[in-house]
Amino acid sequence: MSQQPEKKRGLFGRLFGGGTTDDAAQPLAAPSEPELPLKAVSEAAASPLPDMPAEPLPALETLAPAPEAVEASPKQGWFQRLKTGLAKTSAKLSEGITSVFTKRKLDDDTLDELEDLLIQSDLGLETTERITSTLRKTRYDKTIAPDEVRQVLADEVERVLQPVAVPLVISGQHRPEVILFVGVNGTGKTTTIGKLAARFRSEGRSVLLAAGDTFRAAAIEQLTVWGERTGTPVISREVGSDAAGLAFDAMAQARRDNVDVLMIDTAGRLQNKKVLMEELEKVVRVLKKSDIAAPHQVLLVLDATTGQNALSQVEVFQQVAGVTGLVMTKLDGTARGGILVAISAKFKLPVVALGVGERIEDLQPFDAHEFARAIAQV
Ligand SMILES: Nc1nc2c(ncn2[C@@H]2O[C@H](COP(=O)(O)OP(=O)(O)OP(=O)(O)O)[C@@H](O)[C@H]2O)c(=O)[nH]1
Ligand SMILES: [Mg+2]
Repeated sequence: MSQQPEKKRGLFGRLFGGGTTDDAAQPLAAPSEPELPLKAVSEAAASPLPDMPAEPLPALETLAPAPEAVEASPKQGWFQRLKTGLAKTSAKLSEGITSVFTKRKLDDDTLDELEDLLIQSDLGLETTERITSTLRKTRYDKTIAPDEVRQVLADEVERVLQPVAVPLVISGQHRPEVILFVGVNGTGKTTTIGKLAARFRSEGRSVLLAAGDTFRAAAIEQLTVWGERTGTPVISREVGSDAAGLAFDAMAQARRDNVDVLMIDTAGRLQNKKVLMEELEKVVRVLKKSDIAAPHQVLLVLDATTGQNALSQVEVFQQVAGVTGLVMTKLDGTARGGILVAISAKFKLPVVALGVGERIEDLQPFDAHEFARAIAQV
């Protein structure tokens, strides 16, 4: 296996990171059942699959770049990008800790100041209280170095995040495993589907994508492009078609073609738009007509640059669509990662993956330890 010694390969990379991993350095395996009678529904995706089995898929990195990401910046490791992305949250927090605790005792005043800092960083009341009460119990009336405070912060954040760091698993119990993607506008649903299609294909699974965002021609086109890039068929209907009807047809098609994973895209919708949320409810209801257990996974995609509103997104989408897991994207930008801690403490939903860029390989499993370290800057 080829190693790339100049790049640090963390756990993320080893699990399913992009081109810096051993796995990804291998050509992607052809589908495990080459003779699967998969038929591409969209014209654009019609060619790749039937011809593909003879040739292994190219390695992820040699697939065409995302149209939006052609001018990608020089490659940084995912953890570096995560750290850079979280810098807005963590630098303010870290500097705040330094200024509060330099040459001062840990007392009621300094604890109050710390509490304010933690709340402002979106960490949420519960975790904030955990951190301050741990410090109060162990270090009250003593001087404490800022680094020690940061370490307590990292440990407590990790404690909250550890139980929700659950990787995305295709159990094989359902065929197809139906994964529905939901979320507000522009959070990264379609991009995440594309990245996951690449991952599943690299694992030798057959995949069908359903262009359930039937509102916009560009949305159908965007998923079709991801289908082409990953050698995955896409089922679509004309703009304005009923999304639930398409989901039903996709299910039938996936069954007929004996597909392992069916990923259904949906239009972005604000959680307070009643009609749109009802439409989503209908998609779920219709899928259940085909298979009472479907959708087997409902992934809510959250944009890490959003603050407190993300809490209400989780609450409403969970009620309407039965969210089973979260994906947080754009952690490479100017993210507000603290909100993921508040969400995890409150909802305890699995965080199945993180988006750290626009490229095909920029999806990472969620590592509680690394994330906590990035937040606390330790
Ligand atoms: N920097 C960065 N950009 C991302 C990430 N994920 C998605 N994007 C970008 O965010 C924009 C929106 O992504 P989409 O995948 O179209 O989002 P969506 O949720 O499908 O959007 P709607 O269908 O309009 O609701 C695109 O420009 C993506 O390239 C990420 O992890 N990091
Ligand atoms: Mg979309």
